[in-house]
Amino acid sequence: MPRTVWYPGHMAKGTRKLKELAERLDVIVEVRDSRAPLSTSSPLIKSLAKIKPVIRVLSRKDLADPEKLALWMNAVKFSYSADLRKREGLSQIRRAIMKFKPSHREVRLAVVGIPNVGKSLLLNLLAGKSSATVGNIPGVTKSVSWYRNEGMLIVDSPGILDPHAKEGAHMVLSWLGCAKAEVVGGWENSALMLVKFLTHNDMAGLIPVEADESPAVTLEIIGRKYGCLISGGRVNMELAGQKFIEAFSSGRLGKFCLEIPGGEKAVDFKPDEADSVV
Ligand SMILES: Nc1nc2c(ncn2[C@@H]2O[C@H](COP(=O)(O)OP(=O)(O)OP(=O)(O)O)[C@@H](O)[C@H]2O)c(=O)[nH]1
Ligand SMILES: [Mg+2]
Repeated sequence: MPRTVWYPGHMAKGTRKLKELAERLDVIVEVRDSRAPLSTSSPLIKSLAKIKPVIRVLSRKDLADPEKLALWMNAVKFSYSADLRKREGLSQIRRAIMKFKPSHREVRLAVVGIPNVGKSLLLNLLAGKSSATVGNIPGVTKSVSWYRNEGMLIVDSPGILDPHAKEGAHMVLSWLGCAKAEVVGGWENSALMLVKFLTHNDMAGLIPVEADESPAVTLEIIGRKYGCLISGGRVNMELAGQKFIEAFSSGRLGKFCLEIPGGEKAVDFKPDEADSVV
């Protein structure tokens, strides 16, 4: 049976380590992607929040639909939105962290979240140097490491996904670059689901071609547009899916939020039910 979740060994190890060291922390900084604040929450945050205060950072503000993001900023307690590439929002985050600094020593914090949301980039900005490796693929950081800066002792941690997520959930996260599509069903399947999601949720404007009734035909037209051709003029659908998802997640097709406060989680999307509605 094909895999539907991505949970390599470093995630299990990271989970154990974070739970072990949580008691020694003053505050936890959870990074989520502002384009899906519900679906990109950390599976560990419920248990961590029971023992330590949490500051929530919504990254990739620059790629999010501004109107929907404004709704989120009113709805989510302790949230800061940030464009980490431009350092926008950093001083507010730093101030929020420093409120937890005990008078006799530095503040101890861990940056946690699912893969590829910007944890290591935020850590580097807080630490004031490029100590942790940053990269635009999920799973760059593989271990829990401590970094020290004036007044702060910061833990970088690997992106951790829910090993018990429902079928399709990690495929949805692959649209944001937070899970590996090639591991959880393949680029073509993930892209077909994305086409269905966008059509079903009034976001067809983010599809780079005129959407056909059939998602497979739509993806084929996308593949032709992106030059994903193989012998006989046929489309390499896996490559077409990859190019479409990469363009979508990088924001080249437009700004978006897959979720609004009070609405459904994107990871709960059921493409089969959407079929009958479209
Ligand atoms: N446009 C934009 N890109 C961002 C933002 N924050 C992070 N990124 C990019 O997102 C990618 C992932 O950043 P990382 O800091 O490596 O993410 P991570 O959460 O540490 O990822 P893992 O270690 O794989 O779990 C990088 O290419 C960053 O430049 C942001 O606010 N806006
Ligand atoms: Mg990292």
